[in-house]
Amino acid sequence: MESHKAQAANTKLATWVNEVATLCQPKAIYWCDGSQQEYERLCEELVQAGTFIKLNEALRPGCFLARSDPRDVARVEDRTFICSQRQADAGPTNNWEDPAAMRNRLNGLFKGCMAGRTMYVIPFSMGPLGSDIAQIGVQITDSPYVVVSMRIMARIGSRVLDLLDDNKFIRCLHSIGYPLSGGKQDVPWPCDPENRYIVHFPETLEVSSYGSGYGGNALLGKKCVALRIASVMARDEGWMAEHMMIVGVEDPQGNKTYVAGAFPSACGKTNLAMLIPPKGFEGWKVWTVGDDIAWIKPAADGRLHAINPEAGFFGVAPGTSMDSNPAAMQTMVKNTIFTNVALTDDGDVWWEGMSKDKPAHLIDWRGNDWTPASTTPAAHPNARFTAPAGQCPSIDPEWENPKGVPISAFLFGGRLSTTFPLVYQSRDWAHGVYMGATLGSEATAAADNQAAIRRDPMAMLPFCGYNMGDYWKHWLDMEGKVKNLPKIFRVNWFRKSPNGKWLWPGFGQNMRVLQWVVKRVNGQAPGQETVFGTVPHYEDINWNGLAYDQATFNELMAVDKSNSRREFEDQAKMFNEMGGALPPQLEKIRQEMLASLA
Ligand code: O2Y
Ligand code: MN
Repeated sequence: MESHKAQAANTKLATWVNEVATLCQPKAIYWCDGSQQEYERLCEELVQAGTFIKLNEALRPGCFLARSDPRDVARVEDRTFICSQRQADAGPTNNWEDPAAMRNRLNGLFKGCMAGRTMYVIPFSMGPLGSDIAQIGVQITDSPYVVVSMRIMARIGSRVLDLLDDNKFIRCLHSIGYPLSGGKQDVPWPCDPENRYIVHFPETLEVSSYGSGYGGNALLGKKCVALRIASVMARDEGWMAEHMMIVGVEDPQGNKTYVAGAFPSACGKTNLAMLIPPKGFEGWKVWTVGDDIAWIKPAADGRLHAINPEAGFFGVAPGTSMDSNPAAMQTMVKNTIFTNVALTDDGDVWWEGMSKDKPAHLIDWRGNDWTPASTTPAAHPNARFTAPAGQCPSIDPEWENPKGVPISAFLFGGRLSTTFPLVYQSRDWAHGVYMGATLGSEATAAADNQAAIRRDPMAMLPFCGYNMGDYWKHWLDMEGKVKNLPKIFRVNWFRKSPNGKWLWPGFGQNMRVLQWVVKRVNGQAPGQETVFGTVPHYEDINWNGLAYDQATFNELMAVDKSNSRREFEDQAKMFNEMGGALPPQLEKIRQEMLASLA
């Protein structure tokens, strides 16, 4: 459909846009074309409105800083709803409300909510244009910050409209919830934090988001579409929408093996996505396909192929440095929107962990003077950079291949100081699904000093758009749909010795584990069986360039029977919560794990 036709009154898209305008009462409607001129014009308007500060053009060309309302700084899980017709389809891990009741409430909130503002219509494609794995949506928003951010994070504009199927597109309605009626003055970060709702209607492929302008709450292509709505589409259509980074590991002979990995937050997922091989791995290269989300489909070659549905990175700034992630730092040298980081006196950005030496003076994320003597952080801990993925120095030449890349291995990794070895491979597909389903990271220490594990199955707990038990079943069922399935591994970079010291150096050294994974999937490395799964012998890991003794390795890989028993018993809590939706196969594997300890 050509753009002008899509905007004509008789299309479903135009009818929906008109209905939304009637409800929200904007002063104007603007269809985004996605052009560079449009982007620059909106950025300039954001500077004029006080939302953006233009950064020093010599230091950060094409970059801007935004400071959010301090009440609007992260995703709001307690206000996120899956409004399927049946509560059982949302499952015990999602907030649910009757869709009709929710629509009624949202209609009240959206009524007149765009008064005095422009309503932007953003056609967007998640995934390369025209890819069989991609999906098309349209986001309506009253936030120009969202428009310019969406232009980085997705493919947007007229070229998408030309591909849109009027009978099947994902409808995303967003408002910051700050109408300019009755003489109300605008503010740099308008929002309505008391009334936020992030609502998904999976059966009708709709998202409605009200009251927040931040990140996953507002850039609806990301978590709302690419995970919550897409996971439901994937279940119904036989593919997978996963919270996974994707890398291509290239050996010195030029053979590339693609690996996708799911990690709960604060487990080094972005660093792994942009890993630089350490000394001892000359000729090896890790290519980045995606840092956060993977859409994975059975392909004609009998394998699973994956695309990164996004076009940009929305990364956490604090902790990112030239030491921890040089590729991320190089990605954000230009054309980047920073949100809630600190501003230096020469018009650049700074955050905790960026450099060892703190600048003598900054303006903090709230807009106040800051010095190293200040007791509050200069950047908000969830401060972000929004940068085009194509600027990443390690971006894979195949990252926009519409056919995707063939996946050979899935990694699941949590942050666990005891019990779990550095790496182990599942016995088979179902055992690997069990490994992902029981994924988690340590929360606070429990009364007996054994840290409790906060479960985050497949790192999808906040992002699965349907019943978690049914999602596990979908994973199990993939076995019957794909001839050459990826091998599945668990990794844990965070094990500690009893005196509290890290046993594994992590970061670039994780390459040693990646290499063993690649060798395993290519049938080139031996392993040994343990209670958990197949693990490497000391001599199966390449130790070139790292002094790492066998005794420490043994400690890192040790299986402690009593801790393991406690872990397998603890997994029952989450399994029991799933009720009848729990696939019996997973409980059977848990029982077998326990029995194998006897
Ligand atoms: O705080 C937000 O709004 C975003 S959260 C986020 C952003 C980028 C990638 N992953 C995540 C996440 O929570 O997994
Ligand atoms: Mn994420």
